Amino acid sequence: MVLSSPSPLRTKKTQAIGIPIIDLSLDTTTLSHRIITACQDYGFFKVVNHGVPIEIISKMEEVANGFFFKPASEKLKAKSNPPSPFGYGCRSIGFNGDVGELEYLLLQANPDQLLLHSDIFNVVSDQPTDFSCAVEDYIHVVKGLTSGLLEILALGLSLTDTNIFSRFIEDVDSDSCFRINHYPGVKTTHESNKPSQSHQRIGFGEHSDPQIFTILRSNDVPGLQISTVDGLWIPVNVEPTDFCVFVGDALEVLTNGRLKSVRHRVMANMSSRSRLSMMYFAAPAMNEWIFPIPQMISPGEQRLYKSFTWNEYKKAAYSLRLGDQRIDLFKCH
Ligand code: GA4
Repeated sequence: MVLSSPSPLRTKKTQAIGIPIIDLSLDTTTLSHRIITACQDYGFFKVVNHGVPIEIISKMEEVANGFFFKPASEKLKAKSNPPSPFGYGCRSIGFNGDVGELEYLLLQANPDQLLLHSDIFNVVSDQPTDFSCAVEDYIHVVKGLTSGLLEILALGLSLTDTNIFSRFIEDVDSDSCFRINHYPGVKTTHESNKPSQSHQRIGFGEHSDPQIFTILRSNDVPGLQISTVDGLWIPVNVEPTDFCVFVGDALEVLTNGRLKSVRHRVMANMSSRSRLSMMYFAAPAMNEWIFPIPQMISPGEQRLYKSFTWNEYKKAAYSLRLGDQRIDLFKCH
């Protein structure tokens, strides 16, 4: 495993240093310490040697590209009516006026809910079963990876119940979701044949993810940036074979603030090629209670967050803007 600079950055420059890279072929004890350090210092890490078959990733990428290459009139058929977060979306994010330079497909990830998306599968591809099988296979392997990481995390936090986090996402009623984002490439300027850097085009604005963990995979087109504890933006360069892991708000609450959800964004002015990313958002079931795990509150330490259901948290998220610090609504003081 390669872990450069485990402590938060002090430099004032924006540069791609310090991002923890976790090699999953290491022994569990080393892994658990490194994952905890990464989640405390950055709320983010990359994983390599994860064992997810490349064919499953490539197949998912292939069917996703097949959809986004379709004419706009075809893609719009996958837009939900009446409006819901699920289905196809273009530029608009959530329901409160947030926009970005992207188009996307958002699906529920749990197998029972995925079956209910047949209306979407029927319009995204001429071979709907091919598309839905690719999604199912991808979600299955990424969910397995997520559960494994969450168990190692619980071990690293010395929690007696090492399934305490993974149980949320293994629940048959888990509200996990799956998103594919497509950021079209930018037109090149004549002289340099490179996209103009003069306009800071936002692909997906600054935010934290509401869920427990997010597992992202993208092609090699840059754009993703994470914010450090000092509010500096670090670009994340990814290999298409790596996964990126983000701590979400729910995990911050469960660990009483020891692990911090990471703010991140995607810039859309980076390449003439289009960026394709796929995210699995690992979430609890709607009726599940989220609160700081008693073992995470050391003697003399204060409890930082109130108890709430995942349903209440989601409602709060959808009533606010993308970049709002929704977690603050649930602070104890
Ligand atoms: C951010 C993480 C996931 O993409 C998402 C997003 C959701 C949406 O696009 O529908 C939200 C956003 C995300 C957080 C605040 C609310 C909800 C848009 C928005 C303005 C699917 C999620 O769960 O929360």
